Amino acid sequence: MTLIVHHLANSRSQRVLWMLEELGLPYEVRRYERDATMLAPSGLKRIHPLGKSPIIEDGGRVLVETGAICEYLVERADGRLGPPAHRDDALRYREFVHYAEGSMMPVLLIKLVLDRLPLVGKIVARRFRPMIDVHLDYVERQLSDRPWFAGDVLTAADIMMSFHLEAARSRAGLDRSRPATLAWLDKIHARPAYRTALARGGPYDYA
Ligand SMILES: N[C@@H](CCC(=O)N[C@@H](CS)C(=O)NCC(=O)O)C(=O)O
Repeated sequence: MTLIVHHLANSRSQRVLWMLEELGLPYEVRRYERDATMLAPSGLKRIHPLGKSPIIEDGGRVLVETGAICEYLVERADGRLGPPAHRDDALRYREFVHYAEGSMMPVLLIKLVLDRLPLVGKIVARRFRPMIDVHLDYVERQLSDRPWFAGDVLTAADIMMSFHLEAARSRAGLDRSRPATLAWLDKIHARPAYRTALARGGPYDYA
């Protein structure tokens, strides 16, 4: 049975398509458009009660949470794109798989909400700026020290970080003052698997 990805437009689920392409696993994409308030359509709740994307269906199982899905796909691909052998790299891998959704996304989401509030939002957003910069500076240091988040090779940790850094470039001030991060984005966008995932997923505003 082919794995199905329930993919919401311009969302975190782009990462799952990219990962499947890197692994060469067959899959089917079901694309959903966002409603006028940018939320997912109610149809996604028929697949999983949270109604968020990504959701994958595989062999009768319904799985959610990008990090958990990435770990599942690593297992399914006999460890490919999983933690590197070197202990320090493996610990970095684990950190960034969790850091993406656990630490970086909450800050980006707060920024998104503040940007949508007239006036008050703009004042608070200025005060909030240093909290975003802490993350962008941390990431820049990591990518200045090594080519990929977990060392010398692409892993699921890079895939987890991709949407967040794409979103940061588009709406949270990630610019040329952080060249290692921008070079990393260019590098992932040039990968054939990334390009194929884009073509399969449909229009995506962040690449
Ligand atoms: N931590 C979850 C977050 C899932 C999530 O919030 N997905 C967003 C897509 S970026 C969504 O479905 N938003 C639409 C909505 O909340 O209705 C994950 O990584 O999968």
